[in-house]
Amino acid sequence: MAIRTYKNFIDGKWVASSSGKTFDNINPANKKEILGRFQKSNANDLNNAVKSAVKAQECWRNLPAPKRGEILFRVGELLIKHKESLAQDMTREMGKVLNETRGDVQEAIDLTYYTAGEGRRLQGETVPSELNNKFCMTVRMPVGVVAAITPWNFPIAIPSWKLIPALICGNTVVFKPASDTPLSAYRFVKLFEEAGLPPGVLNFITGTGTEIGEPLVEHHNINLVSFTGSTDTGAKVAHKCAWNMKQYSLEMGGKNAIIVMDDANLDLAVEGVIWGAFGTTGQRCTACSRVIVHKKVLKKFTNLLLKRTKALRLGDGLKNTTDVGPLINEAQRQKVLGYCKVGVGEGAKLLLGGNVFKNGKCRNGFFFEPTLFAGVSPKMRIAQEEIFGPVLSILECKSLENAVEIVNDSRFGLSSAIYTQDVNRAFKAIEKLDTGLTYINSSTIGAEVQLPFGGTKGTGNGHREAGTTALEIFTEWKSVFVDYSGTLQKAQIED
Ligand code: UN1
Repeated sequence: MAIRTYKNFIDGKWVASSSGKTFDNINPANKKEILGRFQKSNANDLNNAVKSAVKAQECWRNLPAPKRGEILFRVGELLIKHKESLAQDMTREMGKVLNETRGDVQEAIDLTYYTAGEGRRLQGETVPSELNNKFCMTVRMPVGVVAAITPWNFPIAIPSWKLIPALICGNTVVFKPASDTPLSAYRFVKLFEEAGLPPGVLNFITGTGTEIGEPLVEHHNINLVSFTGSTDTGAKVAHKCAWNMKQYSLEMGGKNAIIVMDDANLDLAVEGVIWGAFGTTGQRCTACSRVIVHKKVLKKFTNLLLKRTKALRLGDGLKNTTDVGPLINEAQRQKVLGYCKVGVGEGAKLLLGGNVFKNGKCRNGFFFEPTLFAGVSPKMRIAQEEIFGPVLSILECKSLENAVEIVNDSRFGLSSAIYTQDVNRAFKAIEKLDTGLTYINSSTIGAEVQLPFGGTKGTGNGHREAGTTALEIFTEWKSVFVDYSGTLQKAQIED
């Protein structure tokens, strides 16, 4: 079958890059399968995309927010209509199993319905004035032109966290998806076109971080950068934005942990740990990569976990017999392999896995064995650094206080969880764990869109996506003072 070439979307038109170059989008479960060719865009394309977003700004911000919401509700309907085929394409280009790619699209549906409803809220405040005959209120304004830079692990859900709130608030957008998952991004953008979004309001360009990502962040007409990805890249985004006085919201790495106390339901805890550590092949920023187990149940828990991990079936995510799909690409696989070597070198005990997986039908994909390390101490690199793969470290704790100390001994602060039957311990954990998300008797993954999403410390820069907190990212506040006294009234000044 002929390989299809996909284009950029600028000013409501599908256009090829002026570079004349494309790049291949491949299936990580079978690298011989090319899913499509995408534009290798350059600075010229980028400038056109930004220009178009600037041009569309006035008209879009003037459209009443409920009307903007109506268009976004249609996007939600189209996501529902195409959920299955979007999920199939996503599994092909990203590798995670179908149930998870369906979940990815569902998360975008949930987010879209939830946030499109903001068109009829976008609430501000009215507060009393210190003076008579004076009225005080706050209103939200759009920030302007938003650059949305998104990762490959949630190819539709994460773009939805950025595009939908940005648009409902009256911003226009230049969207640059990760180069490993441009097809899902393309299909998402098609839905906005079909829903009747006016030209220029959403622009889509594909290409490398160096050629278009960096210049996009630096572009003087971009007012806000919304970025999800690695902490290293996020730090660069922050530097560039700081120099150019731009706003930025960053959602970056995690080193998420599950605490298993001695009173926990161990079978339930094992299920949660398996789901958190090996779901999405460990490639979630919320993935569980440390399990901190009370010494009294360490042996029993480790045996249960080992048995369950051994039973996981690797393969193509399109098959319903597959539990764990491939990693996204060879570079990621080498990184994960490198960390396994680091773990062995540091003296951790490799209980299972630790190597690339090339058996049978998996030989042409980027598969990696589900890996368990025992005897890990908190300062080891495998317990500190984000691996983004199916590698789980088991650490021992003596008490809840000790466990909390280990969880918090991290540069990241995204997600944490505790398994315990004791309500006092559960609430103590909620109070003490320094993370943006905490789960009780559940895994570290599975956040819902009506709540804020994000983390403390090196995970972010204080913002929270989703929920109503997304509006804080994508709007500016204006404080309004209406004086209807007909005289000059002076606040703070005594007569
Ligand atoms: C991410 O890992 O980048 O809570 C996002 C979860 C998902 C979102 C994860 N709803 O795991």
